[in-house]
Amino acid sequence: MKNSIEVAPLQGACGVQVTGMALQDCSPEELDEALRLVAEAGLVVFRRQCLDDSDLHALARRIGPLEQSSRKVCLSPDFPEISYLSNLRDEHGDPIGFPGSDTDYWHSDQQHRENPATLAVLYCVAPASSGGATSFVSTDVESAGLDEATVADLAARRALYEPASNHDNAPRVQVSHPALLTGRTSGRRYAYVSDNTLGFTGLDTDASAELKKRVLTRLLQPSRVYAHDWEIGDLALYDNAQLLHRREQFQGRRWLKATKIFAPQDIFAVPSGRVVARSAPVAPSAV
Ligand SMILES: O=C(O)CCC(=O)C(=O)O
Ligand SMILES: [Fe+2]
Repeated sequence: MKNSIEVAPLQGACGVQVTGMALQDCSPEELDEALRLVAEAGLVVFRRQCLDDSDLHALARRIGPLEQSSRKVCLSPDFPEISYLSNLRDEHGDPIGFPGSDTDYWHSDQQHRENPATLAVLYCVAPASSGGATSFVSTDVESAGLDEATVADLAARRALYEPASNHDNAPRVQVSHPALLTGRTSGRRYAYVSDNTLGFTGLDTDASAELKKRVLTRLLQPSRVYAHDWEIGDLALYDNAQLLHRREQFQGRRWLKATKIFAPQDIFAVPSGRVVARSAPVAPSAV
């Protein structure tokens, strides 16, 4: 990377920040280096970017194919692979995007899809006046202190997922994914378990709930959580195969743009999903 580019750890247990790099002008070598950083750190925040939807789309396409958001309300008018997360309204009073402002579940994007696009971009156009951080936590089982018996249990099982009731832009299927992933670059092992895990293959409801709680309690120790307080122009690129995240509640107006990218499989762990059941169609009133 150029001399002016600086990489520094983020405060907390995961991720790094990069300053002095204009992503829309970066060379192929710099982009490769940025992806290597994401593979190593899970989360990279690039400060002070200035991108319109066309720039954001072009940048994401340089990394891989894109997938639309699972909610139609988010889709950007010109680039539907970019989604708007915002409680702002347009000149007709209609929401410009997904307006959620409460604390979200701890999740890994796209787990409800058979082939999840596991790299994700969040780009801050307008931070909330109060609250509205995005919190991240590594799912590395070693650093979380998960015991080997639990890790072996995860390695032997698949975890089950399905779309939420307001996912009106995703197939209505239940899918299973390996409950443990291994990083292609780091070799580290990551629990692929979240608040959205419905259960595990081979376990009944109670045993599934117990395993999920045991894993999430370890992962979500407060000292392991990094809460990113957004500044205008921050662009976070993160790998959903190695961390969980959630929006924290906020007041005031907020606008993030997001895009989901199919990860290059030579660098990143990509879960091999299977469809296990068809689920009920969404009731129109639930969307
Ligand atoms: O709004 C946020 O802070 C997070 C959004 C998010 O989780 C997503 O786009 O996948
Ligand atoms: Fe997300």
